[in-house]
Amino acid sequence: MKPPKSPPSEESRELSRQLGRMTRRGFAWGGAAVLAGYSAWKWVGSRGEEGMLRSPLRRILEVDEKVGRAAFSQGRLSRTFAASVARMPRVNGRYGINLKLDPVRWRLEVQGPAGAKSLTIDDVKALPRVEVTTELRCIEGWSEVVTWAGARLADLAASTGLARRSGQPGDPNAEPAELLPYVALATPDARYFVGLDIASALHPQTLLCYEMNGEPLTMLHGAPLRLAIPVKYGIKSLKQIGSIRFTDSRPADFWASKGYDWYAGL
Ligand SMILES: Nc1nc2c(c(=O)[nH]1)N[C@H]1C(S)=C(S)[C@@H](COP(=O)(O)O)O[C@H]1N2
Ligand SMILES: [Mo]
Repeated sequence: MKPPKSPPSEESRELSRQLGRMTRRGFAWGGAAVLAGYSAWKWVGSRGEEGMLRSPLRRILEVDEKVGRAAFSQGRLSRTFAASVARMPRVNGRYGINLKLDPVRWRLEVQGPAGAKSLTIDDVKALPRVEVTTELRCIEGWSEVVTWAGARLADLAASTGLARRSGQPGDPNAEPAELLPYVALATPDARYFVGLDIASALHPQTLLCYEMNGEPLTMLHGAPLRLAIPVKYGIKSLKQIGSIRFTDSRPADFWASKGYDWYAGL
């Protein structure tokens, strides 16, 4: 007979609660929660730290990333809401934002292995306008429903051709081997930067926005152009975009360099 198990410690109960919250948030946490039982937690506790996350948890996040990628191929959309419930979110995060930026002189620098293009805000506005009401979810625990308006990043990729090795305009998904696997976005001063996997970047709800809730973007919300990527936590919705670069190597990411999950999927 096995000896009876001692009751779980406060620490392990807190982990269960945390994983419970994550399960409710994410779609891919079912399996992760099973992996992370009480005994797993004991093992986790015996391991060192990797960034801000203990290393086995880091590995679970990588499992989450794989499941997340699989879900995209099934065309998963982020939940949408009626525009009437949209609200202005608080201004959160000002890294890399220049309040004196001149929108007339501003350019969006788009780059890929085949070349580079410099776009004005009118060039971006010439792409099909898309409106979507989705939730902006900050990793700090708050969320807000926002109506975003702008151009799909996928349409920018198609019109510039720069997401493809050949640089040929057209559906970037047409030849998967031609498609660069990552995108790097940064503010004009490069002080805030995010890295995205190409599937999330070309997701139909990923927008280059010039309006929030029917109003032109304010500087602190990222004028003249910001990203809205509802399949990711808010950290990835870069405000005041200066450059977009399609690339073969996984780009550096401001918050990932501080220990947060690089993928940051929802
Ligand atoms: N340039 C820049 N973009 C940024 C940030 C930042 O600090 N600098 N913070 C991010 C975070 S953590 C969140 S939650 C959202 C918040 O967007 P909001 O200020 O429009 O609410 O912006 C994201 N984009
Ligand atoms: Mo955030």
